Amino acid sequence: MQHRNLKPFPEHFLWGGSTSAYQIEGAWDEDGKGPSVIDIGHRVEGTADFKVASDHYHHYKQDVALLAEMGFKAYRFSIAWTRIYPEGTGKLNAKGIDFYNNLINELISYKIEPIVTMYHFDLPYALQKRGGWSNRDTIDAFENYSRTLFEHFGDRVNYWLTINEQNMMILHGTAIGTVDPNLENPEKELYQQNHHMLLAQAKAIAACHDMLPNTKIGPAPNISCIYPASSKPEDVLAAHNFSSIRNWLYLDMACFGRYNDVAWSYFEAKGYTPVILEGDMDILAAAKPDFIAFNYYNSMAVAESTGNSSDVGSTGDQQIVVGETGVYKGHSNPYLQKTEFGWEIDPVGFRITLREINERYHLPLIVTENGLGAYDQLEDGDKINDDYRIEYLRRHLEQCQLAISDGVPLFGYCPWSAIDLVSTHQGIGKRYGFIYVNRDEFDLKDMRRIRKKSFFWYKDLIESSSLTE
Ligand code: BGP
Repeated sequence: MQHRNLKPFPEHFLWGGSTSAYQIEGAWDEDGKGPSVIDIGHRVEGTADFKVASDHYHHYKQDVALLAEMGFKAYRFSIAWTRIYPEGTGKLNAKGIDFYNNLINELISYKIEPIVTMYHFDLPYALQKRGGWSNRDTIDAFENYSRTLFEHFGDRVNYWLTINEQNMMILHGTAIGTVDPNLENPEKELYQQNHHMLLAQAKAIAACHDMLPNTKIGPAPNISCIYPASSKPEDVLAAHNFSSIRNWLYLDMACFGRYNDVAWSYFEAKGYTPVILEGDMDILAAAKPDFIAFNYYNSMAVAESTGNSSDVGSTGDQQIVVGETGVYKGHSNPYLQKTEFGWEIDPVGFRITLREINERYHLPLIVTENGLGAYDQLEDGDKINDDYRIEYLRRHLEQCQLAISDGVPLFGYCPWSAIDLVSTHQGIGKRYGFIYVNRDEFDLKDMRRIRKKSFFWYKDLIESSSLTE
């Protein structure tokens, strides 16, 4: 649909950027922090680990000043569970509380709204050793942790996100390290973990509403529209299958408090049905999020799977397995270009995704990740000419404005990432930030912060809150 007049970005739109604790903070074992599953298990050969990352733990004042210079209205970051409770539960670490108090106060001093993710992939290793999300005790540990966060930071944090990309942790569980790949049926275990995470999320939402009636809380999945490979009805059905399993399973539960029917029938067909205890569904039905945060990088296309085992394939740099026999199989979209890391670029798919989420749930929306990973080059005179990133973000923001004109209640945009950080799978070489951090994979150099070309572009954009100037 073409609009005669585009609606402007709303007043008080939350222009910002995102990061996560393990990817930016460093100081992985300082000031009482306990190890997380990332610290213990997450190793990708030939790339940086997360021990120092961007050393934000020691640079946070300088970093926040740079975000303020860009004009950020909001900053989305995550709290490392293991800084607050080194063992996941039990003894509180006062120095962890101090660090996030200082960070939040620093942001507020510049009138930057903190948007806080409670858990971004970094489950405490002490909990993992006791079964992690397979153990129902982790539900209680998360509720306890969430109540601690609300108690200590709830007076200043108005937006909470429960769990980052729960759907990616389940769909690619062995990559993040919360399930043993050698299990006989890891998928069944993952969907049991999923049920427990959904309960943990519901309990955190209820606790938030109980303790902080004026504060808002929502889920933060990765959502993207799924195209059928063709107009063949079987391909359309495959796209519907995959969308239900990948997207709506998670948001239907968060927003409606029930399992998506197609996803449930898929569990039954595959033998993945989780054990549900008495009272679980009441807890799930009672929790109502105030908004939906979501991450969007690319769309996907799928075709019918007729049951051939070769339908299970692999795409992109993350080596994500796509395709399930009898459900759907991956399909390369010939209409889209890819990033240098093989991720399809689809701004129009962003608009479609925004519309789809709005039509299903009718809740305010905020984008908490979107961005381009690239091998940036530091040129003479401390210049980083990341025009490709500006182009990617501009094209996606054009579609945001079109979605707003379509009636989507979008209240913020926090692309990935505010500052360079260590990519989940490809080290520091795959950069996303507006601010360059001067280090290499294994040479930490001087860690100095350098404004990229996109920094100045984004600053101007935020100032005018418009794409036209
Ligand atoms: C999302 C994660 C982020 C970040 C991003 C980019 O799935 O929430 O933590 O890593 O993807 O991915 P990558 O670092 O693999 O390029």
